[in-house]
Amino acid sequence: MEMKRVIAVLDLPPRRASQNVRESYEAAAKRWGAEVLWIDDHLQPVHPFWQKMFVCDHVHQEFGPAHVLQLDNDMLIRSDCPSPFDLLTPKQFGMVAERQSANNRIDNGGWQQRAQEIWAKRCGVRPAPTWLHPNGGLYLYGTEMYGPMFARIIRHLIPTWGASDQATDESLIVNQLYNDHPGYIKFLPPDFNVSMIYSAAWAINPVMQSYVYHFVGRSKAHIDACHWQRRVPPELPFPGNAETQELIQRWGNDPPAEYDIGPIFTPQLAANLLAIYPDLIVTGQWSDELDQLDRRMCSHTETGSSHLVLTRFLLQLGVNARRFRLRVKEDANATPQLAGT
Ligand SMILES: [Mn+2]
Repeated sequence: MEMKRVIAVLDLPPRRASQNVRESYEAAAKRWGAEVLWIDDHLQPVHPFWQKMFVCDHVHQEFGPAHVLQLDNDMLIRSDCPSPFDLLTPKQFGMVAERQSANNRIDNGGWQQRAQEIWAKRCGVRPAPTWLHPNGGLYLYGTEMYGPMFARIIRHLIPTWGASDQATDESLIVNQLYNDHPGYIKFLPPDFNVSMIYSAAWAINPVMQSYVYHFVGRSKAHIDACHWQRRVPPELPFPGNAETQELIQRWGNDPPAEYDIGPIFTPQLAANLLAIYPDLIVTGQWSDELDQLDRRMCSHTETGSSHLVLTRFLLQLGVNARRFRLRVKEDANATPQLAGT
């Protein structure tokens, strides 16, 4: 028999989940054969970051052995989101990387390294490598395997005076995982927890462009206006783009595996297609050579700014840029020259 699946949500006052959050979690649970456990009373008289460590044991007490998707209460799950329970076994610990913005550091330093080192020292464990730092909105694990690990984390509560700084739950969890079960840490595709603080353009657009949005910090203001339910025909993040409308008419629910948009300039067409067809690969062409370019690129080339167009294009695709393939159009003379050397 398959293990019980539970979506567990700490939903504490004063910041309770809004109505659309509740509805999107309940709809996801129904699709995935899971139950939602709304935890609306404090589990322990400690900071909410520390209460996250008590959720595993609480679920185990309520349901017995379970596969748990532990979510924050400030996220939305799009109505076509596939089940994360199917992607990992209960022995694996699933999370999504905190590293989500090309504007931030992507080396192995930065605040995550500092946070993990500070917590490692406080708890007497080895710090996890920086790049393992998760976004704390989503954790996926089995209660049997990870109950004892959370119990070991909770033992650090009194010695650290319940400190709640330095990315508390993320650092505590990733350090303990790295020490206890390093081979079982698995990263889910970034679509399963897209931080809206790192995607300002996505946060203010009511049409979701990926599966799970996490309204961190200031981006919470936009959560109520966001549409998690897909419609027929699907709503577009850029509804004014006529070319997308024509393609949807032609393809319906049966898109090709790959589609070429030709020269890249503005991101609307690519963004629309990637948002509504979650498996589609989009290709496009880029060149910095004046005579190879789309006419609209001329002013950017004249001013030596054409690289900005490419940078903005990719940034605005967000995590969907993983499904964009750039073809670089070579200068006609360059290829034979390179080949001859
Ligand atoms: Mn959150």
